[in-house]
Amino acid sequence: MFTGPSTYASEVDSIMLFIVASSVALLLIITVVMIYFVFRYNKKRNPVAENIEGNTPLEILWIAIPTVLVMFMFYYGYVAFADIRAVPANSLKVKVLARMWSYSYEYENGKQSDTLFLPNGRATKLDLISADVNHGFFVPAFRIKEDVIAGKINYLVLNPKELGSFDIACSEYCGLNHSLMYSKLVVIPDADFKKWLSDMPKDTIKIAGK
Ligand SMILES: [Cu+2]
Repeated sequence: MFTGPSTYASEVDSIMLFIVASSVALLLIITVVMIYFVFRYNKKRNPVAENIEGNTPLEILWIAIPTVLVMFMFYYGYVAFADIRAVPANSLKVKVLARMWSYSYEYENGKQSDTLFLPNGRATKLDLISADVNHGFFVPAFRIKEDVIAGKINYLVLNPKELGSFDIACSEYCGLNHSLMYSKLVVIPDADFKKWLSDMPKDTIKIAGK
């Protein structure tokens, strides 16, 4: 129901709205019933307390409703999560190299950049590599955040569907200049991207060992 720079972003926003709306609805229902009970069943009106032994249909109901509700939350969350883990066969591949305190990107042909240029409408698999400590690759506009773990290659799939420039941050405290660890994701038309990618500077050096 939302629009965003990726399918994933709109899915996350819809799930978020669903969870917040059901929480607010429950809060209101419980509060209203609670206040009603305080007045209706106070000691003045009911001098003699009455013991209630239980109510099976009611107990089944208050187990069933929350179970169905959390299963819905899990299902929609999982469907969106699968989007960033499933790698489409024709995806572009880019290595994200995080280090204290910057990001750089390496494409399949060896081209390197400090800005993550991606073609619009095409899935890209990002391999997340850390040169030193743990970082967090975070693209707020895409609602995506993934750990960049030292000694392990993590990944996620970005699927932009809107042209534009978006912030990339580090979401995991990684030392002194962590707060300055910003980079840009720039989504450009596919044809422009192909042109940009094939335009190689002569002195391109591969990231050692990666
Ligand atoms: Cu960092």
